[in-house]
Amino acid sequence: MVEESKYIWMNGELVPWQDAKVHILTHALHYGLGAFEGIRCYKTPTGSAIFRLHEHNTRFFNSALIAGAKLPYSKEEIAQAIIETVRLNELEECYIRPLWYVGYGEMGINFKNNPIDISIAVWPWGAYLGDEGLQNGIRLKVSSLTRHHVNISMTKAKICGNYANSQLAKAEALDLGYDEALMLDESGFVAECTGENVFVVRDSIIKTPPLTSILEGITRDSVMKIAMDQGIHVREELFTRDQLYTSDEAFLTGTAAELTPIKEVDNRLVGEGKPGPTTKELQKLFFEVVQGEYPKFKGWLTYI
Ligand code: PPE
Repeated sequence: MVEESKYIWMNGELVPWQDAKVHILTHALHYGLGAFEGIRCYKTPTGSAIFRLHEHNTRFFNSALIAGAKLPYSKEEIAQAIIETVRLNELEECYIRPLWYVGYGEMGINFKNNPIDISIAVWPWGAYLGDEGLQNGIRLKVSSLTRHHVNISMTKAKICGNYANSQLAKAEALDLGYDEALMLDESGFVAECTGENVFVVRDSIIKTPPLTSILEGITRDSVMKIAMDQGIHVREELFTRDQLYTSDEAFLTGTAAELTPIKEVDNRLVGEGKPGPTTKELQKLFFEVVQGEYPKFKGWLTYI
């Protein structure tokens, strides 16, 4: 069960957690048009801070732009609402889930006459793929499901309905005893996992797929910038499943998953089957950054 906090922001009001409800004919429940964000707030030596709030908020609005929905609040208002919701819930660390969705009104595919509703919830959320996974790495299975084709779902938007594909892939991987599913694009190249971007390390060079058919992950961007700051070569380039098998190291990035090492893909050990030196170093630096202990990237933190 999700761990309850005190209040959820809904259309400008803070309502008690238990009362944050919607009507069963809420349009998005039926047709999937809405988009969410996932943001984390971390404890730092000088107070709690939201990691890359501006970038997440921009993506939230870009998802609406891509979907052709107009949000009834300004970017500044939503940023303030997020900060306020975190503050009033009095959590030192939390996961933040802004959501806009097509609300109650007409039924039928056309959503243009319905209101766009917005909510912001926060709750404590530990290691997404488990403490053991975060520390020692997870086991991946290449999915039988293909990742979105760019002309079927627009993957730069975090549209709720896009996640049906992720859910099917995740369920399949878990049923087969793995921790997470790796999805290939329609040409067979590595795309991303159900809720994370993918990186491989080989001969000290880091590679991650280009943005064509994946979500433009903010953790992906952060880790690329941290790696470049360390003088590590980073390339955005298509690679195949067997290049992942034969990499020295591999890891996932995401707000929820943070930086999680991959120890195995399709029953083959990646490298030595445990987090390699580059992965461990980047994970350490990533946590320093989000916890405000890496001066160069302090600008990514919004203190509460
Ligand atoms: N790809 C997908 C498909 C995705 O959903 C996420 C985030 C990422 C990549 C990484 O993006 P970023 O968080 O900006 O680095 N997945 C969110 C959903 C997790 C959930 O289960 O809910 C998240 O990590 O918040």
